[in-house]
Amino acid sequence: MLTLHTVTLYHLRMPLVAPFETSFGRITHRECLVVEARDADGLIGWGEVVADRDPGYAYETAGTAWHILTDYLIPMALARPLEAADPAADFQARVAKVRGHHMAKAGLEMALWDLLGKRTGRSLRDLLGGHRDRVAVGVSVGIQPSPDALVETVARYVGQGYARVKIKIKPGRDVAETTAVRRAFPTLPLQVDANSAYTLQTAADLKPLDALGLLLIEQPLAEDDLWDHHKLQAQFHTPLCLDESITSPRHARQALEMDACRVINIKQGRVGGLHHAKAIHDLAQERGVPVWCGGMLETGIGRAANLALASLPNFRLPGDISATDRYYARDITHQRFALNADSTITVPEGPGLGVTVDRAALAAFTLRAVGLSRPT
Ligand code: OSB
Ligand code: MG
Repeated sequence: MLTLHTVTLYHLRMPLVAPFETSFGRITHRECLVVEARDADGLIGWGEVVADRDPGYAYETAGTAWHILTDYLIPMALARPLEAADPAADFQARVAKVRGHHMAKAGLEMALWDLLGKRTGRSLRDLLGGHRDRVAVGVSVGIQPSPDALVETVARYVGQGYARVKIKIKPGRDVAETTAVRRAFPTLPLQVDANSAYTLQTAADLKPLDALGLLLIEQPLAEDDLWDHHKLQAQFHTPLCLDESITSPRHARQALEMDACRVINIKQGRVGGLHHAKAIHDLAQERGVPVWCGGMLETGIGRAANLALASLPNFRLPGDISATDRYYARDITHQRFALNADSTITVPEGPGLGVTVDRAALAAFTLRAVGLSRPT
């Protein structure tokens, strides 16, 4: 049995090295929650809730996750011991009656995986069945002031060694920008991400992208619009990739059955945790559809989890898992992830997530914290 003693929740606000702009907004700081789960033996597991301050990417926010975790999910996890062999599956069964709130669930589930690894001496990569020592990564580049500025920014990342680039687009800031990058880098593996900024009608403007040899076009249409993604995919040679729309293994299956996409971006937070992320990976693998690991500007905690996840065999395209210094001058883990010369990042080897938390950094970024203990 895995008996939780105390779960502590931290709400963080961390400065980014540079502003990050998408079709849904511009941020200079990232907010998230960190989960610290202590078991009855005093071992600690860490997790990260990737919901940001505002409901721009998803309806969840750091505030909604705080509410759902403190009022529902943490009490459910503390109520009785978790099944020791697969605490994540036990946790998911318990919280299934809480509708939605996947990022909140995923953050606590991640802490259970870390605890399981520490209790058994196994790395998360091992526990998930991953086999790679290093994973191929790329960089996600935010919307820049002009096409020239974008080309300059992309050049800087290419100079740092990123061998795959994703650029954020929105209506009016799409074809000229992407064409400029393609002209400057004729053979660079390149992809774009619209974060749901188009409709089936306005997406017609994106047709010139189809001639630029992109790896994929990510989430052009609304999150709840699988059917129009199917119609749009029929008009494009470039594979569509869904991010926001794929919130469960069921949505993944339906999207693939209706040809709404030909690639899937897997984010453990969006799908409710690593347990469901692996299920989506397995389903896509059975169908011969490649997946890649998305990112949510994670701290060292979530970044370590993404690296472990991306070590699974069907992660066949580079992930949005850049080096720590792409976002943070100071992180909350002692470990900082660096880019290898071959545009990969090494998967942590230690038990669980394989990272340790810098308590001084954690405290420096904490806006509020609360601890909940097992009922006695
Ligand atoms: O859509 O992939 C996205 C960041 C925040 C919210 C949504 C997205 C992103 C990114 C950045 O593209 C990925 C990363 O580098 O972590
Ligand atoms: Mg995306």
